[in-house]
Amino acid sequence: MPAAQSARASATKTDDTLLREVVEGLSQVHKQLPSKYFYDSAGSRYFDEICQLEEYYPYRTELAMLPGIADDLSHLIRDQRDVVEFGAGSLVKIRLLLQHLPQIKRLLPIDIAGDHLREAAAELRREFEHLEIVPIVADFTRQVELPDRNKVKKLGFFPGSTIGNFTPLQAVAFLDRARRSLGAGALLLIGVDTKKAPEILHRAYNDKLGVTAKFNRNILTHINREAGGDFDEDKFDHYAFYNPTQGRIEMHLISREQQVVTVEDYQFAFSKGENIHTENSHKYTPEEFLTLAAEAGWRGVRKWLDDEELFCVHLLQA
Ligand code: AVI
Repeated sequence: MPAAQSARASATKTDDTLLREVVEGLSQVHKQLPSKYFYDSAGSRYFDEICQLEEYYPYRTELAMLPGIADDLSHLIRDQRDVVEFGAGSLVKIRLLLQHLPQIKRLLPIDIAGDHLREAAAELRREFEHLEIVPIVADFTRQVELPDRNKVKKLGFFPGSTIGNFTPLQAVAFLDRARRSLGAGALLLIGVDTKKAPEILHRAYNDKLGVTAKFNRNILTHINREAGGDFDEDKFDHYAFYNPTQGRIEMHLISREQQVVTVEDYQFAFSKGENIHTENSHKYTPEEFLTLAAEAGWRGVRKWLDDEELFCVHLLQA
């Protein structure tokens, strides 16, 4: 199974950050966990499986759009010679761009999962012999120093609608940091999931095989391993719904019973039916997204929508 584009905003950290963020999240009146902790190796595999599901339209829709977009891009990009992929993962989607963009001389893929990134880069090198590939192991949600900023113009690439996993405020902050990292004259190609019939969204996050449920529950096992927790996955139900007021899918874990969970020296009491909010996945109309991007100093150059308007890819200019 091809590995999907990674959403490893900031994957496993064995330092105190995970414990601190978990304790902070579970101490809130409305308990929550950062969705970046979905992506340990099991979680990344579940996400790859989700991307192959019939119900999960975002991955396959964007993937099918990319060759045509890349063809258009070859006429739209001017003197950009570097491509920078944020949260590069397995470098599946970037291939489709590179095949149509011979003017690109260097690829700078950014991902926190160093080993995985280096392996994917080595494989890509065999396919694109004339392309320089410089993997950058970093948390792309922070400011990343890129080589030759302002000297070699850059095309940023952020597929998969991972932008939707940020709140709108965080999304503006990310887009602003990305603009500064990419430097003068940059372009950004970004995939954004659109607003659509709630039933389609509901199906995408409540698949029949229950892969999304496993993906959601796995965050607890990840926390057990990394932060000394004793969560029992079987005591939590997956619950995902579209919240039309916020324009987002929300994923939650619902406690099946009254229970107390220990994470290192901390204890957290759950009543039966109490929830942990684990993920938001914001959906934007093309216009809403362009307004958001404008707040971060980007203007829209072109957008591509599939026939059913399930997914939108925007080309932005700094
Ligand atoms: C990575 N991200 C864009 C996915 C999404 O759709 O928000 C993560 C995901 N969550 C449940 N299914 C997929």
